[in-house]
This record gives sequence, structure tokens and C-alpha cells, in this order.
Amino acid sequence: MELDTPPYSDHNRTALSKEKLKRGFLDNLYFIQGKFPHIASQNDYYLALAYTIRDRMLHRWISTAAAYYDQGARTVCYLSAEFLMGPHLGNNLVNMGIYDTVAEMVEEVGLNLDDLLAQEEEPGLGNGGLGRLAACFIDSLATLEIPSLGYGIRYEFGIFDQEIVDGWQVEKTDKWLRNGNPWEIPRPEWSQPVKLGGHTEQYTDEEDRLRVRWVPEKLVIGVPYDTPILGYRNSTANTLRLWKSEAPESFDFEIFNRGDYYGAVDQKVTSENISKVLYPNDEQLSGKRLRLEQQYFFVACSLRDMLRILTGQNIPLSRFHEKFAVQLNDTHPSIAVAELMRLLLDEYLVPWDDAWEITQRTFAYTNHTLLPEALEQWPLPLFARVLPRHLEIIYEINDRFLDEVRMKFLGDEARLARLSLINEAGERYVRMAHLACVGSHAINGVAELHSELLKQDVLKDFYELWPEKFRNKTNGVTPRRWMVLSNPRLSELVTERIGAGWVSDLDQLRQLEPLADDPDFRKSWWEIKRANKVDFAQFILRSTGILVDPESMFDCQVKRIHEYKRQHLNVLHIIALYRRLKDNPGLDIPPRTFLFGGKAAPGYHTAKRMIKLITSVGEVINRDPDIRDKLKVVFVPDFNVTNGQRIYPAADLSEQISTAGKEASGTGNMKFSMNGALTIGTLDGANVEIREEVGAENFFLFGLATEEVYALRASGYHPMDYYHGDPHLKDVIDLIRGGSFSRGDTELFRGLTDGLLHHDPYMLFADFASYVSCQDEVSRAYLDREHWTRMSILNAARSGKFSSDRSIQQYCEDIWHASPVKIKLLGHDEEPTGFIQ
Ligand code: 26Q
Repeated sequence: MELDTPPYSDHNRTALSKEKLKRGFLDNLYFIQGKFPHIASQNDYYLALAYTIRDRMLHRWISTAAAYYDQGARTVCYLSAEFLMGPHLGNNLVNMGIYDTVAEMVEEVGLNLDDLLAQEEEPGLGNGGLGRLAACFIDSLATLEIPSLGYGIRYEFGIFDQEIVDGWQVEKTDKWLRNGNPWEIPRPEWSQPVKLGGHTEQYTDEEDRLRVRWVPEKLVIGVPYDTPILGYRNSTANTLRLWKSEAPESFDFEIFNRGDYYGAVDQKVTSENISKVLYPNDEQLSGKRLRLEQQYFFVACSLRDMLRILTGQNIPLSRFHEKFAVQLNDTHPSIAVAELMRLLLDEYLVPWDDAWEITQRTFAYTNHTLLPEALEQWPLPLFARVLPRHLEIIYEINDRFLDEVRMKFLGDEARLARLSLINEAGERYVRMAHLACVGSHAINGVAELHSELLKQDVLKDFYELWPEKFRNKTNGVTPRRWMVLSNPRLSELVTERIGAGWVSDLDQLRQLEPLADDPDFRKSWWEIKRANKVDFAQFILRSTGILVDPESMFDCQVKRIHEYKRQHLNVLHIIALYRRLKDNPGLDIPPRTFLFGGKAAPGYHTAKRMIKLITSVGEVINRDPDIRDKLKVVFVPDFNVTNGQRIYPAADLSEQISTAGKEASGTGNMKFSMNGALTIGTLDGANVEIREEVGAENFFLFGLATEEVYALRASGYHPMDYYHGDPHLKDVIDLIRGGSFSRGDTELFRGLTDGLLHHDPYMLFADFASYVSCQDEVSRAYLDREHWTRMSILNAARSGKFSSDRSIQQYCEDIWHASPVKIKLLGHDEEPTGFIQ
């Protein structure tokens, strides 16, 4: 039978006209949700709309897969344990160029697009910066038309939802899959088996070769779930492939026959545990067996998937590294180095030297941390229990590697110990960063300063060995989500003045520079910021019950809660200002609203107490009649992508105040700046480059530089001297210690204040005076509205460098050697050929 398909271009499920979208929407409500308008909930409408958009995406997805298959295109594989995607619907509407059409269509059927967008539960499959970077990167890869796959884990529970109860953080499980996920398609036919535990055996095969067999303790199955990732206004739809762990079909066979029903179910539960939950620690190690199993699980599935694709395209194994460029997002996937070696050696019988060359040419490693305590290491006994064969391979890699080192640095035993893949000082550990460095051809930091510090400090020995491997790739963020979608007012104004080209070529924002001198433009700019603040103030009222004044300066610090990020330095300034206002009620300063947001790792007690400090100070200040609403302190609960989209557009001031030399890059700093917030910051991470771009006169700099931090530490840092030497600082600390913010309880914050007085590892006291005087400068600047607005415009105008499109372009040129493949949408007489990637 001939199937008479109408051309895709005016098909109900692929066309982009308002009428066809409406048709598809009502069809999907009926045929997928099984509802009709009278009984449909907002969530039914959201899902019907999501499926309507997904239909259009599938058209692009199939065309893209077919083109990549036909061309055997070189493919970038981004391996990341985290992808902090944020809601898909709005982003897909933007990238497909149908946001306004859909808003109108939805209006015509009596609904509101914002209400439907609000229904989507965000996939919070990441902790913070590193996971969100992965999401920005796959957006840019699709926008730049680079064949690519994101590989990760489909956690059933993402990062916990944060509630604030009595000023403390309370964690709630994130049940993001509760109402189903319309954006993913399971591909059980491409499932992969993964071995875990057990032991190894040597044997001689039929052809008399000596081989190693891994006899695992258990087997789990990885099932891929694919989500299409659209490029901005092109026809590319790449894939995010996340693995869910399941029990093998035969899981219960033997045990079941023995009549052990509970034992069988137990095994099933254990298998499914692997992708159950995201570990909510960032920069803090957990050392848990399950975490190692997660890492190996998704890496093993992903590499086997690449082999499947390679075979499907008839490409010989020896060209693996030509087909794939595999990026390791931190050390979390670095077991891939040993796993690819194992596959090549044990399963494909490739000789060691050839296998090693393929491996090294395949991988590249991005480091995201400067905190030595955050470098991943696995206790050797644990590693041996989970991955016995990999440990043998790592020993062999290490022996050969150390031979190379010995040759280059004759007699330098100390260096060998420092470089070894095994940490043998005391308890033995496998050093994952070393495995990543040895197994990769390129190693990069995520901001210029960070990349320099890696060479001088964290990875110094590797730099001395292989200087040619080291690169810098300064982070970036996608302007599609972080401007177009989240700040439509500003985006419209910009497009009105300079055209729409900036969205995929952010340097074009430079054309705004002359407009900073135009009073009318400044007025529009100010009014947009003001409107965004009104929206956000309403959100604050709803979520916290606190009323804030949109006329006040919105001073924002949103990021994970960490001592090195120094949210408590911000608090010390707030208390200092509060004291000054109490002493001098006539003080001429602009009213300020201090906004905080961020999650603390559940086991990080100091971070949790920092949250309590913020909320406690807020409680006192917010209801003090003497302050007459000049200061407000708000902790916005549950900082995530969705809330970020509300905050960045409403911010006047961006707090980037980490101790110099501690923040690898930061990416929130970029989101603020492109939305016209001014930065108060240290010379840390990408702040350095933001200041370079926007100009020192448009940036509020304070604090010690990295070298000064090192020098001060080396000369002996005594925080107590600062306490005794600075009456303002002493006053602030004494207020906290004396119980002014804890209803007289002098114990509540004792750990925090004692920690600062006696240790202060992040040197808050050393930077306090400089920070406070810089904040005074901020206050003065804000009083001059015209000048402030000028600086704000120039910040946005000069933020082009911080588009993730620029970062990805540089990765493509310098590390991946990948180039664009243009996608032509298939018409109905052009069926996709062959196998789909
Ligand atoms: C490791 C082992 C066990 C459990 C969890 C982890 C883990 C998970 C997440 C360790 C670290 C992370 C996340 C780190 C992170 O987000 N780093 C940030 O990366 C950003 C993107 O490059 C930078 O901008 C930030 O400066 C950096 O802190």
C-alpha cells in the first residue's frame, strides 16, 4: 500500500504556522493526553503543547541524524556526570523561532503561555556551575551545527529542592519525573550491559593467546533516554543521551527458581539504584561506592554506544579517535581512559601501544577546580572491589608513565611520587585527575587565571612534563536562555536598536556602546531594569512573604553556598552598614535589597550555618523600624535555573567575592553582566576577564590578588590582628558573637565566628576593609542614576566574549578539530537512509 504523506512542510505535526500549531496542540490534547478542553488541567495543556513542539523537533532530529550518518561526520562527545538543563519548553520555542506565534496561538484558545511554561518541572540534573556549563555547551554545539552528543546520567532524583524552615535549609527530594517527561525518548534497543565488581582471571584462548577475563559480581543494563537539543534558528537537533540503570532481564532467574523472591527483588532494586539520585556535593568529596559505580556506569554505556555507532557506519576501530572527540567534564568521567583501554585490549585484542595511542588521541580533560581537597581520589580497596580489571590497567598505565617520567627527570624520586596515578602517602588512593591528564592530549582550565594557576600549582608537575598539552578555554553562557528567554524586555530593546544578529553573534552587542551616551536609550534601559525588578519583587513576596522596594538597589549573590565563595563576607558588610544606619539614621545611602540564593551540600554544616546567618540577620534588619526599609535582606529559597532566570534580569549589583585564586571561573558573573548588572568582585576566575572587557571604570574591584593571598599566607596570617586593628570589623563580629542576630543565643554562630577569628582560611578579615569601602563606592555610584545606567549598558555591550558560542568555537578549533555540518530538512520524498545515530 502507498502511504500518502503530505509534504512535511505543511503537515499538522511539522509546520510552524499558527494554524498548524493550534491543530497539532488540540490533536495532542485529545490523542496523547486523552482530554478535551473542559476537563483538561493546566498540566494537560502544558504536555499537549510540549508534544506539539516535540513533533516539530523530531522532524529536525531525524534530518540531523540522517545527515550525520550519511556524512560519517566527526562527532564531539561531551561526557558529563551532570547536565543542569533547566526547563525545555521556552528554550525550544526561542530556538525554533516560534515563541510569539505560540504565545498568540495559546491565547486564542483561552490560555496563557506563561502559565503553561510554569508547569514544567526543571530537570535539575546537576549541582551548579559545572552542570550548567554542560547545558550551555550543548546549546552552543547545536547552534554552531557541530555534530555532537551529550552523554550523562538520567538521575531519577535531581538536585534536592530547598525549603527554608525557621531560617534553616531543609532538603526535599526532587521528583522531576512525577508527571512524565515529554522531551525524552527511551531507546531500549540501544541498551548496554555494564559489569561491576568481581575479580579477574588469566586464561589462554582458542588461538593460544594469553588474555584476561573479568568475572563480574553483578551486571546492570543501561537504557538510553534521548532528548533533542535544538540549535538557534537552524535545522540542527543534536542529542543529549542519558543512561538509566535497570536490572537485566534475567536478574531474578536463578534466585527466583530457588524461591527467593525477596532476594530477586533486592537485586533489581540494587541495579536501579545506580541512576537513582544525584550526589548533591560540589567541590566536596563523598568517597561512596555508589558514586564510583555511577561514574563507571555512564562512561561504560557511552563508550560502548560510540563503538555501536562506529560499527554501524563501517568505520574501523583504528579510527575511533578520528570519528570521536571525547571531552571529560572534570574527572567524574575520567575512568573512561581505563575503560577504553580495557575495551580495546580485552575485547578487541588491540595491542597496548595502539590502544594507548587511540585513547590519548580521543580524550581531552577540562579541570574545574583549584581547591586541592576537591581533586577526586578513590580509596584503592574500594576501587579494586568495584573495578578490579581497571585497577590492573591503571597500574600498567602508571608503570609505563613513570618510566617516561624517570627518563625525563632522572633521579627525581619525589617527582615520581607526586605524579603517580596512585597516591601512596598513607592510605592509598587512585588519583583521577592524574588518570585524566595522562590519558588526554589536551588539558584545559576554564578561565585565564585558572589555567595559569593549574600550570603553576595544581597540575604543575604535569605542566613541566607536557607543557604542550595545556590550554585555556574561558567559560561562556548561552545568550538564548540567559538573555532572550529570561530577559525579553531587554532583548527586544536591543534587537530594536541593533537588529537580531547578536543572539548568535554576541560580539555585536558592541554596537550598543554609543547608545550609552543617548539619554533616551538610557531611560528605556533603566525602565526595563525597573520592570524586571517589579516582577521579581512580586516573586519574592510570593515565595518569602517579604516586601521589597523595586526602587532600591538589588544587590545579588546567587551561587552554591561555600566558604570560599564568602557569602559571609557579604553578611559582614550588611551588618556594618546596618550599624552605621543605626548610629546615623540620616546617612545618605541608596536603599538596598540584599538578595541571596543557593544550596548548601546537605552534609556541609558550615555552609548550612551560613544560610542560617543570612536569614537571621534578615529577620532582625527587615523588621527594625529605625531602618525604615532602607535595607532588606532576603534569602530566596531554591536557587535553580528557573529562579536564576528571574534573578539575573532584575539585578543591579552582582556579588563575585570569592578569595582570589579559589573560583575556577564562575559563570553567574557572566549572566549578571550581560543583563546589565555591575560587578563588585575580586580578581578571581573570569572576573578578571570581565573587568578587562567592560573596563576597570565599569567594575568595582576590591581585595587581595592571588599573589597577595599567597604572600600573606606564607608570611603568617593572623585574622585576630585584623579584628583588633579594625573597630568596624570588631563591632560586626561582636554583634554576631553577642547574640544580636540569634535572640541572645551566643552559641548559634560561635563555630562561624571562632573559625574566622582563629583560622579564616578564606581571608575574609584581610579583605573586609577593602570590601566595605568598595561597597561605599557602589552606593555613591548608584545615586548618580545616569552614570550608573551608562555603566550598566557598557557592561552588557561588552559581554560578547562570554557567550558559550565563543567557548565552543575555541574548543572546536583548538581541541576537537570539529567543523559544522549544515542540516537540510528532509521533505516527504526524502526518507532518511540507513541507520540513525
Ligand atoms: C565529586 C565527587 C563526588 C560527588 C560530587 C562531586 C562533584 C560534583 C560536582 C564535584 C564537583 C562538582 C561541581 C563543580 C563545579 O560546579 N565547579 C564549578 O565549575 C564551573 C564551570 O566551569 C566554574 O565556573 C566554577 O568556578 C566551578 O566552581
